Amino acid sequence: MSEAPAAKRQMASTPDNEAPYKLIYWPGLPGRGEHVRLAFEEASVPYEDTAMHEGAVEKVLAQISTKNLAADSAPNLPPLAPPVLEHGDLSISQTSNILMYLAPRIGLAADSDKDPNAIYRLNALVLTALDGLSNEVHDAHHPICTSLYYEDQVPEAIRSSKQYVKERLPKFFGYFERILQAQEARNPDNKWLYGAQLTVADLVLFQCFDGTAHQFPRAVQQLRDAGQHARLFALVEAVKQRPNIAAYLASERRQKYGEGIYRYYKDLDVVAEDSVEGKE
Ligand SMILES: N[C@@H](CCC(=O)N[C@@H](CS)C(=O)NCC(=O)O)C(=O)O
Repeated sequence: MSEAPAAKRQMASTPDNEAPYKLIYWPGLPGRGEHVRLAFEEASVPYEDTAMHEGAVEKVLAQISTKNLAADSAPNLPPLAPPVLEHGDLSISQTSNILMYLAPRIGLAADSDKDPNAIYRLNALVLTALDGLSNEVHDAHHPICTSLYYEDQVPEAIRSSKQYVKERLPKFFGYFERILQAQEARNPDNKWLYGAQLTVADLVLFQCFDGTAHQFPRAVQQLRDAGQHARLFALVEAVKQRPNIAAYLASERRQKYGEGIYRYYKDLDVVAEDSVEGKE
């Protein structure tokens, strides 16, 4: 197998910053693609969103097809699942990976000259939000297996949701509250998760919160009323009021929740007091 010339390899790993950004994601739901959209929208950076155009499903299927070996775009690798970001010669998957690539390029990471390790701290926050307020929320309605219908796992989903709102939701809200408390103790101007400047981690937390509140409105309202996570609730409102985010949320580009990660089922709209074993 012949080696690509060094200059070409260099080009493939450092795309022209002027190259257009392309997000490849399922149409018809916010999903994990939403984290990438919110970053572009906040930064006012143009991007192509294949979900908005005809043939959107086919574009995703071409990426995840078992026949896709990404032969034309080596050293890129075929993705297992969307979102996928294309930028110049680069094609990458995994939400947090995409965000870590984008954040310093579009002004949503801390100052990397002054704080070269900030990106790893931001990634830890992003991964934590995705673990507890996205993946686990999804698994609450699909506790047996993602490939089964919800209707095939309702009793388990009810049990799983009760457990989630009782133990996991307060734990993750409490964690982000603690991060915000730590920031505030360092400097009262630090109202974001990582200092005084909004970063990609704040946007991810906002979206994770919003989806979780869609799925578990009663449990989230109960936590809001309890007043123990005031900084977290304030951060969510502050993100919502950013001019670019507010305009985006009011636009048709912001899609409705449906049969994606975050789903509203009345049976799963539970609160911490609901007995975990009970059938109410
Ligand atoms: N950890 C991956 C998860 C990707 C993922 O699960 N994507 C969903 C859509 S949001 C999908 O199409 N999954 C198909 C599958 O898991 O089979 C990420 O954060 O990007």
